[in-house]
Amino acid sequence: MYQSNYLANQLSNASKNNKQSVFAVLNDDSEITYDSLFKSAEQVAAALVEAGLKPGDRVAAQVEKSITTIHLYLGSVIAGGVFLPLNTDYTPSEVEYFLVDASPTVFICDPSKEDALSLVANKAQVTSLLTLSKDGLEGSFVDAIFRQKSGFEAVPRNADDLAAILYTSGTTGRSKGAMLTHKALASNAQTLAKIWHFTSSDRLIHALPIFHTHGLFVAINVTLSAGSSMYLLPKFDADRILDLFSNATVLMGVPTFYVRLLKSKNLNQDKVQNMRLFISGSAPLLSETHAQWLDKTGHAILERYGMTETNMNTSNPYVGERRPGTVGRPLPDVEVKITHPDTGETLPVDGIGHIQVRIPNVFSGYWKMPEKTAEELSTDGWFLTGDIGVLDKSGYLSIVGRSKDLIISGGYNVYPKEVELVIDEVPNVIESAVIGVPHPDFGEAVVAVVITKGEVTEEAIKIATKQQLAGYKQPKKIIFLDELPRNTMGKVQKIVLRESHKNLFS
Ligand code: MCA
Ligand code: AMP
Repeated sequence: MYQSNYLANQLSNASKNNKQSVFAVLNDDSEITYDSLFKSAEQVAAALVEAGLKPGDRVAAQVEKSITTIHLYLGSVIAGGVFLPLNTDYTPSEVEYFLVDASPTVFICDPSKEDALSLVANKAQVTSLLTLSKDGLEGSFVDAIFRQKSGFEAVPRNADDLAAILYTSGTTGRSKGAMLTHKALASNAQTLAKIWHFTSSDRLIHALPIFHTHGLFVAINVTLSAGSSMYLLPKFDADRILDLFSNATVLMGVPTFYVRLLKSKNLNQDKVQNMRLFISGSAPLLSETHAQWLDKTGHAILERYGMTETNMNTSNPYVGERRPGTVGRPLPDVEVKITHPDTGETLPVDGIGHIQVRIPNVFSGYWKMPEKTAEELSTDGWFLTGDIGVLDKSGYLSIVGRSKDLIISGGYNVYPKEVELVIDEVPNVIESAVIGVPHPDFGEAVVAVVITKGEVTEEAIKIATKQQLAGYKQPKKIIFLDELPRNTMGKVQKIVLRESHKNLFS
């Protein structure tokens, strides 16, 4: 259909002979056909071009989840743009960093944030700032879409051209933009659709946010690649998901989804009779959650492992043993090795070390950060994930830790450094250490340990973090100590802090 545009062509291929089939069922039960999906995406593409977009320009968006946001993603691809989705929870000061760094031509935000964000957009010299309401039905961007005629001719793009930049936080507190090509996105989606046995009969429950790899590329691209359909939920809603089980076939979620669904009295084998697959990723799924789910539903959750930079790397099998506590085997075309942290040598089976992956279509590097790219992506294609793991003799990978100082809370990544920098600016704070501790709902929760030299109230720290950081990064608890534990080299021993506060939420 879109011969000259690599990703648009690949994503529309499965539905090209069946355009009247349903792509999405919305919360009000209205249905969006594939025909209407791509026609709307073409109008969006025309609106983006009208707004000044040229091939290779970035299209940044901080908008809520709606079908219009999916049109925007596909429209950006069709217009030859580079899509840059932003977490809707980011504060204007967080958004400023991304806009200044990526210098998008078009930026689309919620009308309620327009005033605050227009200052930021001006600083970043954005050409067009447009708005899109939460339900995707109003705003200057919708007006622009309505002005367009249908039948936009896709802008030619090759396999190696960029389709998206997704920012991932960095250990220094500075986020890095992972550059993803048309081919990287298409090939991973096709592989996943195949190994997870997606067909046009599948109905996915889509309750994830769509500004990250999981909800955007894994869920949407896999659905498109197989010509399947989805129930598009604005966000996670346990009761709605339980109701949908009788008509849906697949759920993709972070572990918190499963923990929350398990709390429902209505979850049982009858309820999930129609479901064929439950997938979990983005954060470690506790073996205990896996066992409880199996017990209640008769289904073994399929856990997989991925990263923004690499897309998905490994998966437990569709047919065969889904081993709790492991993330399965490498996907076709993916190589995984475990290397010694000091020597870099490849370790034998059962050796614990750095997880490195090699994929033909890994990201093309970090936007404007060649030195960071070189640190993590070797010239022979091996990518240092920052995760610590072990491969067993049957090739199953287990993630046992992280070499990066990272907290994963409800599937969102929080880099402690970023939070520490904000807390350290509060008057009378000498220093802080931000750690992740076990949390029954989010897996890990952000906790700040703070050392002060005079009176500092918890409130003062909360105000500072609230002003500058998205909600999920804000500490769930603040603890004041006289000093931080340090080793003989003077380095803060977070491991000691994590141990002494491990029962904070139990
Ligand atoms: C919301 N809050 C959180 C989180 N989410 N705090 C910590 N961690 C979180 N994940 C805050 C809210 O701001 C609120 O704060 C309070 O917690 C309670 O919110 P609640 O209503 O319970 O949360 P929710 O709206 O129900 O959201 C929870 C959620 C959501 C459904 C688990 O966080 C979510 O959809 N997570 C999925 C993230 C994801 O898609 N990750 C994929 C990244 P207050 O009370 O102060 O207002 S892609 C990736 O990782 C790789 C590539 C991969 O492998 O997939
Ligand atoms: P992101 O930076 O959002 O791309 O997150 C990637 C990180 O999420 C990985 O490096 C892992 O640390 C983590 N991750 C993803 N899937 C899993 C999983 N199934 N189990 C444990 N950690 C995971």
